[in-house]
Amino acid sequence: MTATSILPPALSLEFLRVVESAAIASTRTMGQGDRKFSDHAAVEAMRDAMRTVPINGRIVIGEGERDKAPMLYIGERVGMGAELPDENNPFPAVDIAVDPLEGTNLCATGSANAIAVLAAAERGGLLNAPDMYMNKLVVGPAARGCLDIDAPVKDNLKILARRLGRSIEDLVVTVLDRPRHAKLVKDIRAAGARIQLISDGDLSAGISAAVGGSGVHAVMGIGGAPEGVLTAAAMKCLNGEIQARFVLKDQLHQEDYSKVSEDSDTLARMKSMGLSDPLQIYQTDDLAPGKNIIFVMTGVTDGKVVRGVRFFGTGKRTASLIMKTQPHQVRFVDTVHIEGGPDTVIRF
Ligand code: VTB
Repeated sequence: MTATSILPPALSLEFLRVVESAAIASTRTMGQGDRKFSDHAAVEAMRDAMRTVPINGRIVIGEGERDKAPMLYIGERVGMGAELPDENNPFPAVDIAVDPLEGTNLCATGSANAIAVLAAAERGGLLNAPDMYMNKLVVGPAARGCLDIDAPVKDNLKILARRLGRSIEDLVVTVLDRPRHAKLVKDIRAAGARIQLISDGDLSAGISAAVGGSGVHAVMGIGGAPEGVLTAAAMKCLNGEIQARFVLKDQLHQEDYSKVSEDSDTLARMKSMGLSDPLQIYQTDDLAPGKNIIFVMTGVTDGKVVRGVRFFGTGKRTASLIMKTQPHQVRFVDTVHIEGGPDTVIRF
């Protein structure tokens, strides 16, 4: 057998097992007030579970650079085919983006919306993005293709409201609660929309924005670039949209991002990854160009889209999403992990 770009249908269930493990391990640390401890638990569990996944996997979005992250670092080979050469590797070649614990602080404080996430695609199907900031605009299917990240906030909100058949006052925009967003928040308020400020976790907020009935209609502002790629993978499955642009640290407080300092290390890092224009706007398909996208996530703490892990003595219960582009499916998965033997009662 040779490496193939078609991902086997059962792979999504293997990845489900991986994110469930990360979620369970990190939820055990919930409320300990130590985000690094929580993150470490998720990373170890994810790395461990990944060992037995039948893939020739390569991490493209992970825990950071090899010298800083011992596990799940960018470029690490993972899965059962990791030790074998690419030629004649019996396992499918898969690029992987992970965020073993999105919202480390949320888990450490027991706050809502912490999740364990993994996206996969055929080789080259997910952008290899450096760990830096990214300005993002995320919306659901109704407004896909209608907004422009460079347009004034009020113009985008006007169009979004029209597309959703409501007034601007009926919109909720989620924004990370950071000083860098002072102007953005002012602009959203001036336009008349409502705002949900969150302490962390713009990936799960982006997923909420693309799912009807969540009460969130857009995510705006600057968060992490790796999570931007993961958001794009989710948007391909949910028919939503992300528009994004990398942001260098020294641009963070500029009102427009047109000035870029040429000698920045990050700029050099971007160039080495083939990202030559720091001002380029990335669309969903630029961030996640893959045809075969798999996106899996499990709730750590209770959230808008999935509940958190529940422990009940004789087992635990996890709530997850498995989303794929081929075939195009979104599965809401509720798993009871039974540990108590034949007397364990399974509840609805
Ligand atoms: C965090 C985190 C987000 O971006 O805010 C991070 O909560 C970067 O922002 O979910 P800060 O450096 O200001 O904390 C995310 O990780 C994802 O985009």
